[in-house]
Amino acid sequence: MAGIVVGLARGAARIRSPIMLGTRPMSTIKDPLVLFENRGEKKDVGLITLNRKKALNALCDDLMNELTLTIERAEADDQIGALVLTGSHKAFAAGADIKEMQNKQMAESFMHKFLSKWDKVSHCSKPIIAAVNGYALGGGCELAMMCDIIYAGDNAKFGQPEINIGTIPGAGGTQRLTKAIGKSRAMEMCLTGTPIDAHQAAAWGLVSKVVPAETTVDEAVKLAEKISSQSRLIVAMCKESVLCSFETPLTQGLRTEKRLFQITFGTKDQKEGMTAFVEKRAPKFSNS
Ligand code: DAK
Repeated sequence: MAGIVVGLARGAARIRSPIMLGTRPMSTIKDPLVLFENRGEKKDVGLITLNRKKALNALCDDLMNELTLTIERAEADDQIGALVLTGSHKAFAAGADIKEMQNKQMAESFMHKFLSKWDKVSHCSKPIIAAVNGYALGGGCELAMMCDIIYAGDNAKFGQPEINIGTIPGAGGTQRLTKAIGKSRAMEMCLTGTPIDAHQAAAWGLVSKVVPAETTVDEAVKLAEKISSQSRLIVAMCKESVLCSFETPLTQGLRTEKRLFQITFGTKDQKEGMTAFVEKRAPKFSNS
């Protein structure tokens, strides 16, 4: 990909000297899981691309660390007025990394900061547009919903399939999806795990626009440029105000959802569901 590339070296968050984004030559960073480039005529749009194609952008810890740092850096950059978050043609993101979660125990999940880097997107002060092509499943759908606006390519698929692997959504799926599309539709999606396509997502109000998949990023960048040309201060205030109406009753819901998600790691069915996924077979749930 042309343009600036940023990211953390794989595992950097666990080693003693983490690579500091913005304070070291970016060209020295190898194999980043998140790419960043300036886009738009005035280069005032930050395009963030999830770059773990082979695993369909499964959102492992390292990737989420890099994403957090990339957003923090873009927030501090006065040139950038708005951000676009995208993935690959096949997958925006196929969810949190099941292989990392598979053997987690309930106590560990409940007590420690398991998946704690997931809030940054929803707390970013600058507007973020999700440009979604392909799969946006589980945490991938939740990540898109943490953004302020979603544009979908005509190949996009949105879903909360956690029920198929013996757990529930844990990063806003049961809350933001319900607010976006209503209780009955959200229930159906969360309880069956069946995804919806881009046109259904638009009809239900989950996304603002469906465009040909080859143009999703360009369309999102155009929108971001338009937002970026407004007063940055007023944009920030306006975003905060819209979120206020959307989020105030959300806080308790998110807390409850996270606790229930963590508790699923105390069940045999979570172990079976995730193990079955990794072993590429159908799960045999024991209801325990
Ligand atoms: N995790 C790990 N690896 C994944 C993955 C995932 N979510 N999705 C795909 N992959 C890997 C596959 O294992 C495979 O790896 P190799 O076998 O090649 O090593 C590779 O990506 C290609 O995938 P497939 O071979 O499966 O590709 P297909 O085209 O056949 O199928 C698919 C595409 C998207 C339908 C399928 O991969 C799939 O069903 N993926 C899993 C989707 C899913 O169940 N997602 C939900 C995961 S649970 C929280 C924050 C977040 C979360 C929870 C809490 N807190 C803040 C508390 C989120 C939870 C989740 O997202």
